[in-house]
Amino acid sequence: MLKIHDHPASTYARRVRIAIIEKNIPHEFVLVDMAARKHRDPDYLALNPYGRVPTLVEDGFVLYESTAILNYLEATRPQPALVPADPRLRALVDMHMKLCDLQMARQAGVIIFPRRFLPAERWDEKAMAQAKQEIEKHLAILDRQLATKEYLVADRYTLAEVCYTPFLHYLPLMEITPPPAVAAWSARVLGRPSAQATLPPN
Ligand SMILES: N[C@@H](CCC(=O)N[C@@H](CS)C(=O)NCC(=O)O)C(=O)O
Repeated sequence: MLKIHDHPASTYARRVRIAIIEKNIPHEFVLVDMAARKHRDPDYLALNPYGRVPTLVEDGFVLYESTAILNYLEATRPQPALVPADPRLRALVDMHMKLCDLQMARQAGVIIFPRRFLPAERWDEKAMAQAKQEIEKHLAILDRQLATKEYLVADRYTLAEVCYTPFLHYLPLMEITPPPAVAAWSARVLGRPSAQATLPPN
């Protein structure tokens, strides 16, 4: 049985939960109680030395990094497909997955983590403002790409949208007003049953 070590508040683990629902994959979630610092336990560090969620375990095979997990699930359970078959379109999905991590997820973490989990006096307002600016710049690029289409690649929902969904969810918390095409795209992906079924606790 496929096991995912997970926490319901995790943005990165939510990507995997969404893919599991979209692909209807039998699975078992193993809760890593991060509030109790279980992600720092030697047992968990033996699985994932970075002490992060998500981590996948299947028949003794261990994999971490959410994008690697998404690609593994796609390769081992190709139907229903969350990537196009055409190699160029598939490469574009990979490009968008990477850009999501580099241009949005990293910066979003700088804002989301303190706003969700730390008292305001511990916020690094300067770093948060800079992260916000970088995200806005990235969203302006996405807006131009989405101006004439509903999804990033091949005009269909792919792993690129799976990667973005947990971070689009926090645009209001980050006090970012998305430009129009991004706003429409965001509403589209956040409205999917897989997104609705994986809403975080805060
Ligand atoms: N690049 C990793 C990021 C995973 C990540 O940072 N997970 C957070 C929860 S959203 C975590 O486990 N943080 C605990 C820590 O870094 O100590 C991925 O894509 O899976």
